[in-house]
Amino acid sequence: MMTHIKEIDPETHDLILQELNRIENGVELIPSENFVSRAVLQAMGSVFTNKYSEGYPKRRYYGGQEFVDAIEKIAIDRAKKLFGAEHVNVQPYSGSPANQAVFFALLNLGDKFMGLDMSCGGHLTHGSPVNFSGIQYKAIPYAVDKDTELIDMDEVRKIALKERPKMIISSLTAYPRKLYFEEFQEICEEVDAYHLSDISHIAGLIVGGVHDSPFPFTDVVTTTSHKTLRGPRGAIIMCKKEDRLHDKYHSHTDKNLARLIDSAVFPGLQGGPHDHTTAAKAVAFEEAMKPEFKDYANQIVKNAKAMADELMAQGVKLVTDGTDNHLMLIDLRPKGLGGKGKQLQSAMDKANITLNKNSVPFQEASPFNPSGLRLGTPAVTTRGMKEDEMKFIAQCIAKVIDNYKDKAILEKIRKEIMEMVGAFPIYPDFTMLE
Ligand code: DSN
Repeated sequence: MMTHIKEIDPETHDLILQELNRIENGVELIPSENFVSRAVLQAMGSVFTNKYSEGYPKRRYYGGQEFVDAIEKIAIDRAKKLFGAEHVNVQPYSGSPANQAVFFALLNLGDKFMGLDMSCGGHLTHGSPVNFSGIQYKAIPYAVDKDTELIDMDEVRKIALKERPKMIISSLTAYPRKLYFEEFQEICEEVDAYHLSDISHIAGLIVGGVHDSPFPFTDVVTTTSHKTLRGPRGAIIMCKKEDRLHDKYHSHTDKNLARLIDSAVFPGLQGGPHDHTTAAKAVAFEEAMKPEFKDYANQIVKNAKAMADELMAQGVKLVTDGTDNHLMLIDLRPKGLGGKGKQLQSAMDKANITLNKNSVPFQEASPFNPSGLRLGTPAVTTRGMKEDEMKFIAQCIAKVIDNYKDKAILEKIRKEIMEMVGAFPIYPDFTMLE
């Protein structure tokens, strides 16, 4: 396949090879990233990219839908089985549009909702003042506890009782501990709020049985398909069939939550679904149903624990002093490096360690140059690395933190990293990239 790109567009061909070279020669620790299988890549590059198919299976606007209908149905059925969901929509283009569709379906402009504050590990679409969620709706943030750095469910309940939001989001993007979906649901029921769980980061852990599931509690669940779930760039929305709050919040006669969500996605927000991505989602869900995926999810968590333990042994402070999931958040302040996240991220890049600068709870520094680093183990676990490699990577990270201005040391670490990763090729027989 790549021979065609090489012939037509050598510049793009060269950049793809350079990106392949970058990922093969470094350690990818951004916790929202992963490496998909060649089967998923091939589905993404398939002829389904050519098709338009506005609508849903058997209810489309254009002709020629026989195979698109079949692939969308397969993706839906597999997702239902994987997560135990009553209804699934596989059309959302990505996580933010998926969340937007849920807001569009359930809330009116200006309605109140609660989400985890971004500085405490929440996502942009959970109420940030610069995002549609914070601009068009009234966001009431909940924070983590100042001492424990954990989500305090009593505090969430207190805010919910005072504010009476129409929706509460249980979710994380930079929170290294478990989410308690059942407790969130109890609060939602107490205050008559919809419960949206955005499980984008932990979907693979849930499927693998190493994190509690939001089912059967939550009303609506969104997830991207490309993080721990290891599928293509995209998202899905899952929900209950019935709208338990219909009589309180809606005047129309339809009590069907599934239909409300579907019509928010199309025709409410999106046009034609990306059928090549739907095909790749189907492939990824098939992979996630295999017993090996459970081993994978289990190893992600074991690797994160091993890396966290070694980082702390090397004197690196972690938010909440550890992790329960796939990610860790380094607090640079105890090292006197508060507000130096950007410099540290760039020093890690020089050592072929890819992670991202991130805010830590209650930092004074700006989010553009924050006081933390976020890292996780989904991608390195996909490569087959285990606890010993995590220990080695943690030691390298600690060395970079303590020597971030020393070019010679960064270069030495880069060489050591390259040598270590050589034993864990990502795409070993990737002949299509020749
Ligand atoms: N950008 C994703 C992350 O890194 O967590 C969330 O959308």
